[in-house]
Amino acid sequence: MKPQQNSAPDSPDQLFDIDSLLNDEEKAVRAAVRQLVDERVKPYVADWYQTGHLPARDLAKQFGEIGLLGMHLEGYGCAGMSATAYGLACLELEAGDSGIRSLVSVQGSLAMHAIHAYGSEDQRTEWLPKMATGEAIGCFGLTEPDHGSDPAGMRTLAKREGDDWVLNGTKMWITNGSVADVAVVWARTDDGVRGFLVPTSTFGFTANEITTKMSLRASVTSELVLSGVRLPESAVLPNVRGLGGPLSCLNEARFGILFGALGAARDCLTTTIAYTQDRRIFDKPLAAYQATQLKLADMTVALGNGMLLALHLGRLKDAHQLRPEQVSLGKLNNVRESIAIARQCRTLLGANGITLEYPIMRHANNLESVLTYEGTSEVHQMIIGQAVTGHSAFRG
Ligand code: TGC
Ligand code: FAD
Repeated sequence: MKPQQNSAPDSPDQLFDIDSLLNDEEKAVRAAVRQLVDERVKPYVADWYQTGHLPARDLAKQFGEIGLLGMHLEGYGCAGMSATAYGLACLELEAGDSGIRSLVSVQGSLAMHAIHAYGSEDQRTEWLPKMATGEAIGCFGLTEPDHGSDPAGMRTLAKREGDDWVLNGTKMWITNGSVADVAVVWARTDDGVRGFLVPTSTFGFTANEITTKMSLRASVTSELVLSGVRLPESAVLPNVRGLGGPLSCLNEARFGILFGALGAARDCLTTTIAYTQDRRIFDKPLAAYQATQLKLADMTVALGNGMLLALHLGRLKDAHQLRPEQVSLGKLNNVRESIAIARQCRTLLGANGITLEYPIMRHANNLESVLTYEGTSEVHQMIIGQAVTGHSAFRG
């Protein structure tokens, strides 16, 4: 008897029948973003990665044209779509490159969200419409050189001088920093942490691009230096005080990442499945060896489980029931599984796996940043640990 052969192998998504869990609008968003990424990102991204140069302004305008920037926000030129649709868009963007998803996450979930949630009406009408079209780019400055996981220790100081505020300090690792028109900067004041909208043309503001990265090379990452930056009262975000302000913005971006990382993993896995079909080793395709199939099966299960978790959390968010510690569950699991998938796929491509001819090493390297930013995996483990024990393990 001949061994049974499938004529049309299932993709990981088909095997989990993910489409049956999506509505027509979600499928349409997914298809539109996938097409944009296939046409405008995938053919060029290896070159952007190699040169460490991203045409961020052009891309932001292209993304703005199809309504991707701040797509889950209501009004002010934003598309007002569901959280789940936004998550699926992040997944498709990150199938192109994590740096591309970062550009969109930081613009929509961090900078625009902060202005939308905590800004004055004047601030919203000034910035949000042009950020939605990509005409203006935003960044979000929370991390400092000596305070990443522990932003409570931030040293950037905003002091009152007459009716003005004067800001001094340094922010580090800031995505979109050198291309931004407006920086949302979080600073310590006599009244706790406050958020400031800093037009990047303000005297005393400098952004220095970090060019030595081995990860997220198709992304602009910068140091922001604020040296006597003088701002009027109208630059303060009036509707938030305390560290809870910036931390609540992180929930939004972490939500996009818990979908997004799976896009990088999917791209690795589908590339690898195709590669193993074509690559003949000894006397048959690499895909036909049991050792290969064990790896592919485990990765398919991990990717599908991550997708089910993301969709569940998306539904909770759309019902306004998603809690921050549940976002941590998703970010921790899906980024950790995605980087494991990328590394495992790399083994199956052998030497080809280390080149930019294939997307795998690029995704794997990018996911190192994704594992660290928006809360390291250890920070999310401790958030979950606190949720299940009631004890905070952050401080000594
Ligand atoms: P803690 O005392 O726990 O909290 C201070 C206040 O904040 C509230 N809070 C939150 N509110 C909303 N959402 C959350 N996720 C919140 N987490 C805490 C909390 O209730 C409290 O409020 P109140 O009213 O009682 O004052 O703060 P802590 O100093 O002990 O720190 C807790 C910890 C470690 C979890 C937090 O600091 C943390 O999440 N650290 C990680 C920092 C981080 O993720 N940074 C990301 C920077 S942005 C970025 O990386 C962009 S990457 C580019 C991209 O996204 O693509
Ligand atoms: P640290 O906080 O120094 O952590 C070092 C190690 O210590 C980690 O393993 C961590 O898990 C561990 N650790 C921390 N606390 C504890 C504890 N209590 N117990 C045990 N171990 C602990 N930030 C922004 O504000 N805006 C941005 O746009 C932005 N973009 C970024 C883009 C890139 C490419 C990167 C890499 C980072 C970006 N960041 C941004 C910064 C990012 O959020 C921080 O890197 C991250 O929060 C971790 O901070 P850290 O790098 O200072 O590491």
